[in-house]
Amino acid sequence: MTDEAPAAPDLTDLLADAPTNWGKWGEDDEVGSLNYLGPEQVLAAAGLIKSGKVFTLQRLIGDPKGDPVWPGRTPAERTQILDEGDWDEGGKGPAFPGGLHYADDKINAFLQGSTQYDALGHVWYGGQIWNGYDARTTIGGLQKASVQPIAERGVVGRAVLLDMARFRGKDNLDAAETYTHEDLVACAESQGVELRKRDILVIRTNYISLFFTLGEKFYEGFCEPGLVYSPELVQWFADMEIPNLVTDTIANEVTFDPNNGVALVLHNALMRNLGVTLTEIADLEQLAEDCAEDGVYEFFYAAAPLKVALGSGSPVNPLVVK
Ligand code: UVW
Repeated sequence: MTDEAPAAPDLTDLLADAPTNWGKWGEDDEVGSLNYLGPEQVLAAAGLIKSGKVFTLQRLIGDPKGDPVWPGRTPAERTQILDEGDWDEGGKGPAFPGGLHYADDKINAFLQGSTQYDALGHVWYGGQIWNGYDARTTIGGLQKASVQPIAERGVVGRAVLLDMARFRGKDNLDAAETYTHEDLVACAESQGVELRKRDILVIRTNYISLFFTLGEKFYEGFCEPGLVYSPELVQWFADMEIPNLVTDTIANEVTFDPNNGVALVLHNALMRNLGVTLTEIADLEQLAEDCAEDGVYEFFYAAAPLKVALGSGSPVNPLVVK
């Protein structure tokens, strides 16, 4: 016996009995639970368009106030390559017939460094990624379950905003604050909206607002608020056939599970095992304000990440239409 806290369990043990959707859509599948979104879901979602209000959910890349990123990643750097200054002096700007001038720039960015879709092969344990593919297929780039098939397919369906911050009567959830699927259901009920099978879940915590007020202190003892693992929660996601989980935090779930200390359990239980696509760092502020005003929390949602060959994720600017 020692007084030391027990070491965090291995994901292989923790999730030994957890449900998976491996093989459900064939041995070649790379988009997982997005298969739940077919023409029926797209048409039902289109039927929710009533007011014509449009919202874009991407956070600004290269925000002068800073870009919140997962610790260890760095914000995107945009570099100006060509501008009018190149024609001002020194004659560096290329000469085109007719006097054409133009601006060019490039970015050096983590593919997960802004509002993003994770590829299903982005995380794993036990040597296997989504659908049972060998984790060695990730070496040098995701040969399986990269972001490319998600980008080619697109994501369209009925989405519901679950405003957890407002539901808890707060401006923002606190570091390490957790919520469960039961809280999501209670939040939906309080908003007067029904959660249905195959809904895209859009969860607001407004936690990232602290990045803009705390600066670098935001990363001290980093533990974001979010969904917390339980076998019941994972089963609920499986039974509800949730295709896509969208949040305004950097990693969609409580960073370290308070019950066992394991990092990003749900990335594995939901994404690796069930094929639920994760969308992170969404900006939900204008949408949430509008939902609170008009009381409409269900809407048409459409998103397509960029087609990046072998990519483990990609920036995205999801669209909501009410
Ligand atoms: C990690 O997987 C570490 O982070 P994210 O899903 O936020 O990209």
